[in-house]
Amino acid sequence: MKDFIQGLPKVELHLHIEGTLEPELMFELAQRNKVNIPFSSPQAVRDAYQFHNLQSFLDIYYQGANVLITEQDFFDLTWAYLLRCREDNVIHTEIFFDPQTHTERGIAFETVINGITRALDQAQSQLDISSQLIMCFLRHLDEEAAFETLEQAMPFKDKIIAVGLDSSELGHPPEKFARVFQSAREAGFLTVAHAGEEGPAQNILDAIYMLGISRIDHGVRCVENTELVRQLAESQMPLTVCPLSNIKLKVFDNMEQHNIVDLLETGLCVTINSDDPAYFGGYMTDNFVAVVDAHPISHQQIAQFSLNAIEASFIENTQKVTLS
Ligand code: ES4
Ligand code: ZN
Repeated sequence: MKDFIQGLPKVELHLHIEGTLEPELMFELAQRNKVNIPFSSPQAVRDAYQFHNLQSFLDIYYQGANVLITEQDFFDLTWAYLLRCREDNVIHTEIFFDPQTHTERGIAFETVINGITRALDQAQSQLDISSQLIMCFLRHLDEEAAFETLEQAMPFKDKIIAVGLDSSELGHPPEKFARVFQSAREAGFLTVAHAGEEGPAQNILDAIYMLGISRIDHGVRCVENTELVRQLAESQMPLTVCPLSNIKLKVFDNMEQHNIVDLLETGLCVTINSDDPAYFGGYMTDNFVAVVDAHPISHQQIAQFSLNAIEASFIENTQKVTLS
């Protein structure tokens, strides 16, 4: 089964590039940039990754990002992830980046995006891996900061397919960003949003109707509203589910309790993704294997996750036919 999953061509739709920072690279960049980090070794970093909810993870994740300073750092980070994609037979990836995590520390927007896109271009030519970039607004910051970020993105519009919404869901509902998402759509960006990860099913509905999203990131709490589940099945609105993330952040007690296979069998367009693999203990293959180890599921169903991801991707429709 592991070999089947490993060999299956995969498409990743929910991946935070800052969440691919492995402790070894964190140490290397800390030394290179003379940034202090409160850990004595990469193993000490790993030992600190014990989370009890989303916020306890985010606190450590933003701290980790402090070692990213130069364009080369963003290149190295992204390239390391793309090499992992090749190992896992990920043929296409749609990557989130959080510019505000960096601009708030005085790093220029262009430093971030130029480093990332240089690695993406190299992956297309050297690894035959295609990609898209999705710029996320940090929802714990205010609307004005999101508008400023959208403004900074405008010169790089052709490099960014969509805008998204991440960080602390509780207390920061979709409606807080309705106007900035409206402006983003008018500027030609597609939209996605994290919703129904820690927050209620209502956030999923609000993200659909107030933010005009094309995909829901996580969305696992949709099951709390039966009418919503029926609607998601009918519309085939994709859910980018992140199994290992959900266990690490205690959205579910264990993988056996995870509802991803139920959602698949109910006919929803669910996909498997790695979210922040350096923090949650696994990349794409690991996430597939964790689901399969905990749930009886056929080869056809496993392949369906990949077919769903191709369909849900922002790849041109003509290209999707070739991939399927
Ligand atoms: C995130 Cl798992 C998750 N949820 C919300 N925001 C995030 N940013 C990075 N990982
Ligand atoms: Zn996420």
